[in-house]
Amino acid sequence: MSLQLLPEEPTICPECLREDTLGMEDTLCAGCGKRPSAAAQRLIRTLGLTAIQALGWPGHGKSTFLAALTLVLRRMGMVWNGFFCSALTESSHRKLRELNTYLATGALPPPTAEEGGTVLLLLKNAAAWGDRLLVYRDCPGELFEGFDVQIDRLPLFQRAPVVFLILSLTDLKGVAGGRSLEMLMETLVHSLGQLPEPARQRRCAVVVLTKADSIPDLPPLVRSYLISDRLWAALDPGLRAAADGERAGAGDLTPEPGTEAYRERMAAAGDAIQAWLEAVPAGRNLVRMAENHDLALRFCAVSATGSQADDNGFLSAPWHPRRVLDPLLWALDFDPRRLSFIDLPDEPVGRRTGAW
Ligand SMILES: Nc1nc2c(ncn2[C@@H]2O[C@H](COP(=O)(O)OP(=O)(O)OP(=O)(O)O)[C@@H](O)[C@H]2O)c(=O)[nH]1
Ligand SMILES: [Mg+2]
Ligand SMILES: [Zn+2]
Repeated sequence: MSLQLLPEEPTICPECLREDTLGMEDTLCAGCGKRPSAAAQRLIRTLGLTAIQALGWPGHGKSTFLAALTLVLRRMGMVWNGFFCSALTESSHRKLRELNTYLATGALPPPTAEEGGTVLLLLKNAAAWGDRLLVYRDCPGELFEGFDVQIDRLPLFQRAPVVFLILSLTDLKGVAGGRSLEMLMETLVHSLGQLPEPARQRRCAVVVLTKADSIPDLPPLVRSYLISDRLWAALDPGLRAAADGERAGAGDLTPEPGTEAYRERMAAAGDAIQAWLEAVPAGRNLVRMAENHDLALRFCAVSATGSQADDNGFLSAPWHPRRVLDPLLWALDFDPRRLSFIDLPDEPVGRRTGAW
């Protein structure tokens, strides 16, 4: 038998996520026509991808939540030792510029008209998780309006082990177009069932209750967990200075995200949200459907902006995201290969491969 050269390893285009077996370092990607960065491809091969798909109806807050999460991540070096977050592609870089503009002006993302570019971020030294490559792509809510999601327009949906179900309870009050919250879960489980066999895997669904600042009847434990989040104050230079002054007397600091103490509080808030939702028929339906389809289920309540926008779509108070990191912390914990949440060692995990 003659010795054969091994075929080149599959590569994934960092811009459009097309998978290819050709070495693309010097060629243009057949999917998007761009020249993929060799450095980004190498990182994808060594670290794998921590891929997230956000599902949610129009206006429920997907873009605003992803914006706030990214803005928080960009600053987490103020809290996590040795951490930085860097853009790895042209579209990620463009997205960061857009988000910085929102932050500076109090503007909010416009309704999403078409699929956004792929945002690929290196999370270097992310606390107990080590190095991760986070990938997400913002999508228009209209893609999730039917019983089936439009899979052909969602390259990440087929692959992402973690799905964020973005639900705004305030937007489900009244007639709400006939929608109720379990319908998004219904769309998810039905669409997962339509996927070809190789794309089937155990997944984690994080129910993210957005705009939690405007939900008046949140359970008290959840409300106090939400408003006691001091993370943004630690990340924002102006607020940090003020907080340093106050802290001299108070001393009650939120534990650092990723630590055991933080996870315990995050899990307790999640359990309280689940119990609260299960007290209504739509919530109970949602939970039972997830259980029946073997989805790992987690619950978070977040506020991307901290306050309501005015009639012109601008925030009158500066951005103040609360608990927006929590859904990502669940996502980082979820290990699709072991079909469960990983038990994190005390030391950083370091390299992780094959998360894609
Ligand atoms: N009070 C409050 N309002 C929010 C928050 N996040 C979003 N909103 C409001 O909800 C509106 C819609 O949010 P988007 O993020 O654009 O919603 P989307 O899900 O991306 O919608 P499509 O792009 O149309 O699918 C925003 O313009 C804000 O007015 C929040 O955390 N608190
Ligand atoms: Mg949007
Ligand atoms: Zn491409």
